[in-house]
Amino acid sequence: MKDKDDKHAPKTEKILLADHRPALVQVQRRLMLRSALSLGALSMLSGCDLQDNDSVDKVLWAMSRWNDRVQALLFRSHKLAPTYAASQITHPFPFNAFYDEFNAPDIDGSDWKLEVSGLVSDKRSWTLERLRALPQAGQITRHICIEGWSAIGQWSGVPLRLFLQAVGADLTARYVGFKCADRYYSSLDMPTALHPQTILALDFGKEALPTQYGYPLKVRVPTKLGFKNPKHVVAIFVSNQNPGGYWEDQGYNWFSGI
Ligand SMILES: Nc1nc2c(c(=O)[nH]1)N[C@H]1C(S)=C(S)[C@@H](COP(=O)(O)O)O[C@H]1N2
Ligand SMILES: [Mo]
Repeated sequence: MKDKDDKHAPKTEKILLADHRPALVQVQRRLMLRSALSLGALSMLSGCDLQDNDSVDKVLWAMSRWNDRVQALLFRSHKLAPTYAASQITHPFPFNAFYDEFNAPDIDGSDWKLEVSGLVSDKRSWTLERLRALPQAGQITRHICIEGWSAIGQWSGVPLRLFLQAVGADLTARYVGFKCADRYYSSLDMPTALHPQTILALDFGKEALPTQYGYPLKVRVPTKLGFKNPKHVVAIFVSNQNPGGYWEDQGYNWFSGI
């Protein structure tokens, strides 16, 4: 599969931290509510080991991770994304992926399996049939893509909270990660995974998810930007290590939500 031109990818150059320390300290001050954190403290808070000769890129990364923590602490698990009327649904709904639409993975639902691993007590994989036998929830919400477009769509499927309970997940773990059939991947903080509007979407409108919109399973997370809504999901795992994501690991803010 060939990637589209790298319009998503942030431009990064290797610049040494030692040459830019005054400027960075300023950014750091602004970001950290004017309490200048030492590199050592930032290292601790972000979980990154930072040194003077590290690249600026690495330091900004650490700041972003620190920022994620603060945002996660501020996250209100009861805060709902707005919902809309059926008459407001966007037709046709836009397609987006790191490849062109005709390259979307062609998955046979009858032999597709959802693998489950990590901090869960039941690691059996799931068929579509078993997922459809669980209670389903629907939503009409707005999908917001970082590339500057948004669209209202209708999705329904199994609330992720319910699924995590069904597999005996450790709900005190920090992250839930997702792997996709097209080498895309992403992850959520546990409070977002347990949010009532986070669903394992099987249907789009009144039908099974069409191929290009994530057949047979897409994680629909209306409290997050579009890139944290992985399509064509084939594996779910629970972890205390941040699994990152396809865009997240190229510099997009990992939290990217409310
Ligand atoms: N598997 C997979 N999931 C993905 C992507 C992708 O490239 N592959 N792109 C993400 C991005 S950036 C967006 S905006 C949405 C687009 O979903 P849509 O095609 O339903 O509009 O899917 C997200 N999930
Ligand atoms: Mo996106």
